[in-house]
This record gives sequence, structure tokens and C-alpha cells, in this order.
Amino acid sequence: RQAAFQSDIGALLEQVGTGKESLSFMKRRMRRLAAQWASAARRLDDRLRSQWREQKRILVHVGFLTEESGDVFSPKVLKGGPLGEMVQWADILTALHILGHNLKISVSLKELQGFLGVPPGRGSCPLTGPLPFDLIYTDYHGLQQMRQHMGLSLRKHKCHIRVIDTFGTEPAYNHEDYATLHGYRTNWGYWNLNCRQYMTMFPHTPDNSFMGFVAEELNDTERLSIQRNKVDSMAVVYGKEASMWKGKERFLAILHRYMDIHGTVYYETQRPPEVPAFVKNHGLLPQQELQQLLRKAKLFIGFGFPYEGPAPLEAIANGCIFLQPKFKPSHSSLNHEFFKGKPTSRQVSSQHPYAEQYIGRPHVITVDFNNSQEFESAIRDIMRTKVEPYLPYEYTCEGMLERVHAYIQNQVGFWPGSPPSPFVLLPNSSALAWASNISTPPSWPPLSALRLLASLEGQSCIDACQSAGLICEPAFYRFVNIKEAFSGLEVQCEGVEAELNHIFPAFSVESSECGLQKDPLLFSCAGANNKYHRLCPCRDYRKGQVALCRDCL
Ligand code: U2F
Repeated sequence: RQAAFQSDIGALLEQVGTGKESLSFMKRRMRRLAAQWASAARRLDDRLRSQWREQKRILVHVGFLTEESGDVFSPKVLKGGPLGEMVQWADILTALHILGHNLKISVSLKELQGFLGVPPGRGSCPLTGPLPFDLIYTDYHGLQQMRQHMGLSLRKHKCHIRVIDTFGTEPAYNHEDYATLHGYRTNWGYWNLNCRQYMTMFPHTPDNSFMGFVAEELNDTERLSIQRNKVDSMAVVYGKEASMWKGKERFLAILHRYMDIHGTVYYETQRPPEVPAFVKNHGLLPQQELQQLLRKAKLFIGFGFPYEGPAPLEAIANGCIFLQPKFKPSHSSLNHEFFKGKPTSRQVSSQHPYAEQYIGRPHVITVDFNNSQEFESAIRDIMRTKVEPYLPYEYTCEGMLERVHAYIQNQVGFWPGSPPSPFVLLPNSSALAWASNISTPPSWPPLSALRLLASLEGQSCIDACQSAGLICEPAFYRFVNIKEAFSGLEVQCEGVEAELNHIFPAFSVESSECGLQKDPLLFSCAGANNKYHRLCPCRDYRKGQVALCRDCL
């Protein structure tokens, strides 16, 4: 069946249900952004007119909201607890609904069992027969619950699963045996999925798929009124929980010399002691009112936590400049409590690396806060700089619909053991040009986007592709994991071995050693080793939509 865009979200709101503060928050958000989604849907519908879009049967099981996983987030919705995840789930549900798929939503184990066809009262009875869904979106909590209740048949149905995973999972952590042997085992990882089945909040490692969320878009009238009403001396602090302000008195005092400081910190009866008296604290605001505050403010300032949330994008979209601390050294699972046990070695270079790397100046200023002079001069600069509201296309409703549509229609066949590439390097062509054999299964992204590069020693494929203005594309590893790739790059190999090592395919110039990857599950854009140059399959990407290549739609 062809999927038809459905802009009316009435049925979706009904499906989401009631009884939890988290669900109410999500529904308020859905209602508030409904018109914005509807007009994005019209634009995308016009652009995709000629394309067949298969309607999928989709189950969304939000594991972290189930009582069985403890549901620690719901009681904190009105108390300054994390909302980023709820923002994202609300937007995923809306996108799937608007794209016209057949959606079922579950936020409890009972509902999950009902949808999967497990008879009530027989909790651990494994699902037999075909899966009644084409796709299941869940999270790590939900995955665990599905394993308990589907038993062995989970393995059979694995390729239909997508895991919403805020900070991402790298291949070395995902591969159970490898993780166990090489010290990458964590509480979350080792599910042996194809890493593109993990979907992140920001484009972290391209090994995962970037799911994202949306921020508010402005019409012309709103833009104009923002321009008129900006107050150059008004700052809003990023941090809705008092603990995020702890130990920041020095920075607040400096900032206060220049600007009026506002906060949206949750409190019960009294001002939290962490928030100085000169700060105008509005208390935790409903999202809509926070937007209004950001429209007036010139500066949105982060003090290092929370990491990688939605709020800075909302601030920038409302014409603020985001000032944030540079982390030296970077924070990661090796040196910071918050990231410890997360299945990634990613180096987090500032509070919000996406804002730093993908947006940057003039909207984002990242400085060493311990250098008072640098900090102070950044504030002075900000007060003088005029900026326009800015929202990267990938965080608009149209951008998210476009991306989710592309994934749903094209990310199929996540079989870890996909056959080795029958592709060969054309004689006399440069190492960068690869040709396809007509009888092979189609690739997505299309193979025409492939550019093969060798990384520097000690450089990851994420960085190697990035420094060539490209992005690493894990789906292409199987095409370059062949010995011809080394000769194509004019690398001298004394024999080529296949090994289990997440940085392979790679070569060492010193020892003339060349290695191929033995297990496709370990193809990894992340990862580097000082001894090796890695073979990196890169591709182009659309400006403002890094998940998609030029010919991906
Ligand atoms: C991130 O979670 P947070 O919820 O702490 O992220 P924020 O950027 O603070 O904002 C989430 C939403 O909270 C809203 C705001 C954002 O969309 O509009 N909000 C509000 O409604 N009222 C207010 O007064 C202030 C903010 C991240 F998203 C998670 O993935 C991480 O787990 C967490 C920890 O790093 O940080």
C-alpha cells in the first residue's frame, strides 16, 4: 500500500494515551508544533510526488517510559529533569504519523505483549510465526524487554528493530565477542545489531543513523518581531536544574557585570542556593514560554551540563548566540562519570559539539571558560554582534520528514553477514572511482557517492572523510574491504590478512602489512590506531542534511 501524508494529528494524540506527565508533555509539544509539521508535509509531498512510498506497519515501544524499567523520567518532567528524550520521541511519533504509516504505540510491557501477539499471562512465551510489524522503534530498555518476551525469536526479527540511542553506539562496543575480548563491554552495548540500526539525537558517529528531532521555525512576522525586540543585554542560562549552576558563581559574576541574567531553574518554594540573587529566575517554564524568553534574549549560555540537549538549537533558532565551554581535555567514557559505561569512545569537545562543529560562529561561540579574559571578551563581542535566527535544515520538520522517509524506504536488509562485495576497481581508473557490476543488489546510499580515501596514521575514518569535506559511510565498507582497494591506492602489501579488528581494513606503511576486516559487523567509521592508515569509504552529503547524499532521495 502507498503511504499518504496525514497532517491531522488527532488520531495520534489519542493513541499516545494519558496518565503520565511525560505523555502530557509530549502531547503538548505535538499540538504546539502541529501546524509547522503540516506545512512541512505539504512541501515534502510536493517534492516526492512521483515516488512510491510503501506504507509500513510500525510499532513504537518507548522502553524508558515503562513502569517495568523504573520510569525515572516521568516524575521529573515538571521538576527540571531531562526532557530531551521526550522531545525526540514526540517528534519521531509525529514524523511517522505524518508520513502516513500504520502506527502502534506502546509505553508498557502489557501493551508490548498485546501488539506482539503474546497471550496475556504467558509473559515469557516466545513469539512464534511472522512478526506483525515491518519496523519496531524502541530504546535499549525496550530492547531488553523484547528479548525477555520474545525469547529466541528476537534474533530472527532483529533486522526490523531500530534503537533510539541518544549518544550512540560504536561497532567495537556492539560486537559481543569483540567487546568482551577487548574491553569494550558496557551495560548497554553488545547486541550484535548493524550499527546503523542505532539512531542518535545528533549526528555523532556516522556508524549510527542520525534521527534527530525538530526545533521551532519562524515565519516572517516572527522574524521581524524578534529583530525589533531583542535586548542586547539579556542573557538566559542553560540549566533547568539547580545542580547545573553549582560552582559557577565566578562566571555568573563576570557575566552580571555586562548583562541581566535570567534562569529557568525548577524550585519548590525558595530560590535554590546555587542561583545568585541577581538572577531573575522564572522557574521551569512550559516550552512555549521558554521560546518567548529566548526571543528577547541575546545570549544563551551553557556551563558544561547538560550535554548535547535540544535547548541550544532552540535558542539559536530564536536569534540567540550560544556561548559554551570548550572542554580541554575532551570529555568521554574514559574520563567522565556521565559518559562512563556508554557504548562509545567519542571525544566530546565542548558542551554541545554539534553546535560547535556544524553551526559555529557567529551563532555559537566556544571558549575556554577558565580563561577569564577570553570569556569576558566573548561576552562583549556577543553584545555587539547582530545575528539572524538560524536553524539547520536537518532540524526543521521538513528536514526530519525527509530523512525519516529516506531511512524507512531505503534502509532495508540489515543482515550483518552481507556477502562480500562483487564490485571491482575499473582498470585504468583512479583509486577514487569505483564501478559496479550490473548484476549486484542495489546499494543505499547509491554507490555513485562512494569516494575511497586512506586516513592518516592515527586518524579515524570520521576525521579522514571530514577533512575532505565528506562523511564516512559505513554502508560502503563492504565495497572497499577487498585487496584490490590497496593496489588501487598504490599501497604495497606483503600479503593481505583478514582479521577481527575494528580499524580494519587498514595498512601499515612501516611493516607493509595490509589487513582486511573479517566480520562486517565490525566495519567502523570510529576508531584509530597510530600504526595504521585506515581505508575509509566516504560520501558526499547535502548541505544541512548530513544523513543524506546528493543522490540519496
Ligand atoms: C539533555 O536533556 P535535557 O532535557 O537536559 O536538555 P535541554 O537542552 O535542557 O532541553 C530539553 C527541553 O527542555 C525544554 C526545552 C528543550 O526542548 O524547550 N525546557 C522547557 O520546556 N522549560 C525550561 O524551562 C527549560 C527547558 C539531552 F537532551 C539528553 O539526551 C541528555 O540525557 C541530557 C544530559 O546530558 O541532556
